[in-house]
Amino acid sequence: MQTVDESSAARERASYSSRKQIIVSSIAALCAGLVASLTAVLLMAVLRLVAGVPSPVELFGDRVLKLMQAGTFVNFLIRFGSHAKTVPLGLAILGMIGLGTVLGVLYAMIARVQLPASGYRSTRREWVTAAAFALLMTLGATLLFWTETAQNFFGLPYAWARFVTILSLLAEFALYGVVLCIVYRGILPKKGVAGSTQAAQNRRQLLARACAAVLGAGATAGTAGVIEGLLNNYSSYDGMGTFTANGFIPPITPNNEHYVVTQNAVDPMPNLDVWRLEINGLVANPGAYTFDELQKLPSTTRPITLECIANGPPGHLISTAIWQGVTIRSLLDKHGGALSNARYVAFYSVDGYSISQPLDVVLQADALLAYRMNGAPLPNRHGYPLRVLIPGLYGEENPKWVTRVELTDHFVGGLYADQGWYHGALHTLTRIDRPFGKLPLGQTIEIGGLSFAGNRGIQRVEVSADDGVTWHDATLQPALSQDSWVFWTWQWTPLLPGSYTLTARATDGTGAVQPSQKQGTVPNGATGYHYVTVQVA
Ligand SMILES: Nc1nc2c(c(=O)[nH]1)N[C@H]1C(S)=C(S)[C@@H](COP(=O)(O)O)O[C@H]1N2
Ligand SMILES: [Mo]
Repeated sequence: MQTVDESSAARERASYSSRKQIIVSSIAALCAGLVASLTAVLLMAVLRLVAGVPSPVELFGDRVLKLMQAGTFVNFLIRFGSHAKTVPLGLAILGMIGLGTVLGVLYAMIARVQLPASGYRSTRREWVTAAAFALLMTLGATLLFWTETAQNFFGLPYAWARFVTILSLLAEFALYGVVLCIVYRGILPKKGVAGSTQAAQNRRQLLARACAAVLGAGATAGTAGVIEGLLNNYSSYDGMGTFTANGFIPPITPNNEHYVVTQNAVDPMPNLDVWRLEINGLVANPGAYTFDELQKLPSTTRPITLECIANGPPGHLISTAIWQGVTIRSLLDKHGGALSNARYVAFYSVDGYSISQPLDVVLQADALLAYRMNGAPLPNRHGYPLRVLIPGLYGEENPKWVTRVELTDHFVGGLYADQGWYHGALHTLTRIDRPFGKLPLGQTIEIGGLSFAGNRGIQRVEVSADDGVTWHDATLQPALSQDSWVFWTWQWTPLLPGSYTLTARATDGTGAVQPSQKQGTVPNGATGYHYVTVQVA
């Protein structure tokens, strides 16, 4: 019996030339790598859904976006249009699965299983290789995505978020390693064993391979389901602009008409049980607040206009709301004030978004941590439960879903600062909202619009109906606050038919006249006048 077995084993081995060895184990490795990747991707999707853990794909996206220059970034947004988030993330998932599949071959090279394999049990060498893969992948991802790891879409505080993200990476890559190891071993062709018929052995082998295929297909279907669920909450990049009816807009924008901009494919939904506001760094007494505790602090309420840096003179990425919250100044006072070496305030959000601004800019603007918007709880897409408002700066400097205020002695970057966007005082803007189109001759027509200069306020607006040759003082409506837009009108009676170019310019509270020089939005924010052509007949 023994001799028969040995000679058949020798025959089997002889039938595996080294070339066939390589081909068969590579195919098995690719299959195992694919199934392992699909399984790990399912775990990533599930952790994203049930625990708000950023998936490696999102971490990767965040990392890559920060490496892009503002101009490249905007071209990329234009190229992908309304799919600017889904298509790149989808491609990143496919890329990650591809990488995990190919890594299977590296695993097989290191695991070195002689074909035909003896039995279904992975050897110690295979397990150690798989474990090393999992650890190295976790380490690599942690180092590569370090600054992005401190985010959690359920609102875990900064340090917890980082811990949970790294732990999840370990779980995801460990699952990859385990599945890779078991599936690779399971689907490799096996040596014959004594005491079992060839048919029984073939059945077992077929069953093992079918299990692997079912696992891969099931994981794919599961992932598709989870992603579909996540995309129910898909957040578009540039949301809506404020709405104009006939060139009139309400001075206070209703919450559902306030413009929205978000970096996220799916916005965070912080859970108040875990969410905290931390104040730390170079402050005398660091501390943390639950949402309830925060709401018990003295609060202030004021209208503030927000404008995205991507808004040009004709644009509608500008809105005004009445915000209620706690001022940074009062919060700092409560914590014993800033230490003498504090120069900047950095804000961190649960979606990994961060900015910093000089401490004196933040104090001078009397920046606010707001939790109510127009009398309602802060809507999720505007940063529930808490967002920053620093009047005088473009929208990008107003983090939503904020969780940490840190005083530092150095500038802290973030998505838009890293891309090279301007983060100084916003440029004065004047927009003409009416009239437009064809106008009747011999009647008085109201030219109306708005001007905005951040917290510098507006002291004068001039209108021209002859392309800037002559200027006329417009009538200003009282400002809602120092930090809000100002509406203005000028009564115009055109005396001749023809085409007219209307334009307007504002003088801000410091006496500076809006610059006429035309500059696009990227990367420094737009300057120049808004021109509107009308026909009088
Ligand atoms: N956490 C976080 N804060 C953020 C952003 C973001 O993507 N994540 N986008 C910024 C940008 S670019 C703008 S213009 C404003 C828009 O605020 P809104 O959506 O409430 O109008 O939020 C800013 N704050
Ligand atoms: Mo923005």
